[in-house]
Amino acid sequence: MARDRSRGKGEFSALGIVLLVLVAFPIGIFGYQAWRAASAGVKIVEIVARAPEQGGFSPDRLTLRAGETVRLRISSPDVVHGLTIPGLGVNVDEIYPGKVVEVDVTPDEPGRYAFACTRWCGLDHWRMRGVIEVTDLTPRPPSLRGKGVSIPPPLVGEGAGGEVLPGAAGEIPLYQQLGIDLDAMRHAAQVTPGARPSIAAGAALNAKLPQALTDSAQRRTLALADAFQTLRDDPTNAALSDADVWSLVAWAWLKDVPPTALARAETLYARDCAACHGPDGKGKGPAGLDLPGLTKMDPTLPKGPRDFTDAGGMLAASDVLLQGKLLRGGMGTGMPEFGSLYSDEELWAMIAYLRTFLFKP
Ligand code: HEC
Ligand SMILES: [Cu+2]
Repeated sequence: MARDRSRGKGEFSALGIVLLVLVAFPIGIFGYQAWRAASAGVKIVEIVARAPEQGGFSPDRLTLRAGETVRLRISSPDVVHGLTIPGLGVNVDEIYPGKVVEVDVTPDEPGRYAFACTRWCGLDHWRMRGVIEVTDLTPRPPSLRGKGVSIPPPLVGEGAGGEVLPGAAGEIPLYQQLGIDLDAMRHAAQVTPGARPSIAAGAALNAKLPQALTDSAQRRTLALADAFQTLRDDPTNAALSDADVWSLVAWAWLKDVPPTALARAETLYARDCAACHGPDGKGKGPAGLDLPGLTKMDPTLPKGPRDFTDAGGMLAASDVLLQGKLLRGGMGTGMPEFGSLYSDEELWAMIAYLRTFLFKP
């Protein structure tokens, strides 16, 4: 009896130590962190980044108030993740397992801001996204700001459902304005260049381009194969070879794209696209091999990510069409949307960059 009791006591104190380690110690640390931040007048939001198969970001929807500074404390229990919130200027390249990254943000403008993981952390990495709703509450009077007074719980936005976020520009996308059906069947271009057209060779021809090709708004609506045909049929180009005319097309499309824009797109491509479309653009990236897709329903459809070096397919598409697909994604093929992550400039820069898989400098 007595022995039993003493054993019970021993277990009890062992349990106490375990509890102390498991509960009190973390509470002490986190409590300290919370206290430290609270004393600085900053509200803390914990974001746990887990591999998408384990749930992705948690929370993946949060609500902040315009004008209020919060400290995001981002951690990962499994593999290395990244975090970008383009609309709020947040870019964390590496969230190492077991380490906490802190970022302070003060959203100024009410609105909805997409965030996403930037490291290929698993097959479903591209699904690892979330959204921050910034509500427009009258800012607290300056006298109370930054003093760590109690903050009302965040409002849950009315539109917190799963609807598509507007593009960064917040406007109606061009493909919709022009009534372009992104899902329509597209026929391969009838005419394609024999070799890679060269932008420099096109420039050297000193040809005069028609307005439809100099005006970017018009040019973007044209399939490149049609532009080729227009230039080919123009008597002033009669002396040019087909290869020359293709070089004119390459020049017309890329001459006004600043190198900085292409460089930015190259970085984004490596981060967001290469895993599926391949570093060489041929559509053979490891993450693109086994996507769900339309091919399961209709085996005659091309399988997997688009090959950007395939002239027949790429030259039949206008920039607006490609931009629409990039904006909206979906298509039942595993192509993600980037409309909520890329600015308008980044979208157009990316489309120009995709053209460089066919056109050489
Ligand atoms: C998870 C894999 C995946 C990722 C990541 C991905 N794509 Fe795709 N993408 C696809 C698949 C699959 C298709 C084929 C669907 C189609 O062509 O309609 C596609 C199609 C496209 C198309 C349409 C091509 C056409 O001719 O109609 C464009 C443009 C495109 N991707 C650009 C990009 C860009 C740019 C990125 C990176 C910012 C990207 N994709 C990231 C899988 C991916
Ligand atoms: Cu990831």
